[in-house]
Order: sequence, then structure tokens, then C-alpha cells
Amino acid sequence: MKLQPDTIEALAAHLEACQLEARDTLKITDEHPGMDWDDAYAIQAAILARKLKRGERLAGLKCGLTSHAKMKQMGVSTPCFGFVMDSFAVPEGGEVKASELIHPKVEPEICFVTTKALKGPGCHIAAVLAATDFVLPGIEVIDSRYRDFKFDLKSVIADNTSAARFVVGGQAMRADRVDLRTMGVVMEKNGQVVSLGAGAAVLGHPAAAVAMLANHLGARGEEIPAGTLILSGGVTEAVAVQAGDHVNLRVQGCGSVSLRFV
Ligand code: 0L1
Ligand code: MG
Repeated sequence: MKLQPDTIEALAAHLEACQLEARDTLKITDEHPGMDWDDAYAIQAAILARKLKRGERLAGLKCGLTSHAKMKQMGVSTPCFGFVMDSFAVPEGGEVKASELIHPKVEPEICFVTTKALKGPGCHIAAVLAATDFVLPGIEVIDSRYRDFKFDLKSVIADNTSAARFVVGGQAMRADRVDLRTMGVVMEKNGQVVSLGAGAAVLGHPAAAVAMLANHLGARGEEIPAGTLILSGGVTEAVAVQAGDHVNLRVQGCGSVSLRFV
């Protein structure tokens, strides 16, 4: 680690304030070019600690930048990991206040719920499938706190991978009842198809993203507990939204889930 503990706390406080007050900032590596990956995840962990201290609850974990479409869109080449809180959750068909966000985008996700703990190193697709209770569709609302979504990977990890809101719903399916690679995903904004793809866009198989998360946590002596919701990453590039937009996601064999921006 290159940053001092008080700098990590100060950066966490700054980024969380930007999230809570819906204001943007410049990427933090501009002022801290020497920060390393551990610093980035330590800032993210400090944001989580701040939220837990205020009584919020962890709702799940997320993988980000797991598809080539997303990596290309954001100009990075490595996935990243973050968390979602209960305060980020939107009920199925529910409303998201655009005024609480800076420049939201939506992306279609295949979500997992585990029934057994997953611990790396050495976690693989088969272990993930064996530990999966069910999969279901989800829409993630991302909202980078960085001006114009201009960031590098360390800055975005510190900013909890742009996590802002999410909705899950539709038809939960047992993982052995579906082919997660060929599972089709169609996202509509205001009735128009805006992105489409298949599960294999996520690292060849969405369970590979979950395995990567387990291995990432394992390297830190942590695990994915049983009963965890995991967003495996945007299948397609993210789509900008604004107040008045209605977003609907259909996932083959798993029904649909929606939300609207007011
Ligand atoms: O969930 C994601 O893929 C977001 C990763 C962070 C980069 C972004 O804001 O697009
Ligand atoms: Mg995402």
C-alpha cells in the first residue's frame, strides 16, 4: 500500500460524499498517481465501513467490466469488484430519482444467488454452479462519481465500481435449467431495443465472473458467503438514461425486470 490510512479515510469520505450529494469530481489518481490496487480496494472498503456504521446493510456483491463491450466502452482491460447496499435496491418496476444521481447509465446483468460459500483461490465455473441457488435478471444503474465518466481502473475501484442502484426480479431459475452462455438478453428503453447480447459476453460464461470474484476475495482471506446476491457484470455496454425513461430487461427463460427514472 502506498497511501497513509488517513488519506484512505479522507478519499473514502470524499467519494462517498460525492455519491450521496450527486456531485462529480476529478479522478483521484490525478492527486494520488502513486496509489496501488490495494489502496484502491482499501478506499472502497472504507466506503463500505462508513455505510455499515450508519446502519445500512450489504445487499450483495458485484463484478464490473466483465464483458468486452464494457471494457471497450470504458477503455480498460481488467474486471473489477464492488458491493451494493440495501439503500441501492429498487423494487421491481420501481422508481429511481434521477436528481439523486449524476449521470446514470443502465446495464443488463445476469445475477446469481449462492446457497454455499465460495472461496478462492482455485474457484472455477463448476464450483460456482454447484454453489448457486438460482440466477435471475437484474438491471444495474451505474453512476460514476467521476466527471464525464473519465477515470482509470484504480479510481473506479475506489469509487465502488460506479455502483448506484439495482433492481432484480423476473423469474428465478436454477442454474442447471438454463444455458447461461446462450441465454439471450434484450434491454429496452422507452419501448425501443437499446442493447442485446448473450450470457457468454461475460467472460465466456457469467459464472466465470463469479469465480473471479471468489478468487479475488480469496487472495484477501475473504469469501463469498452463502446466500449472497452477485451481479456478474453488464452483458452489453451501458446506456445513458434520464428522468422520464422506462427501462425493461428481458432475459431468455427468466422473464423480465424493469424500473423507471423520475
Ligand atoms: O458494473 C460495471 O461494470 C461498472 C464498472 C465501472 C465502470 C463504469 O462506470 O462503467
Ligand atoms: Mg454492472
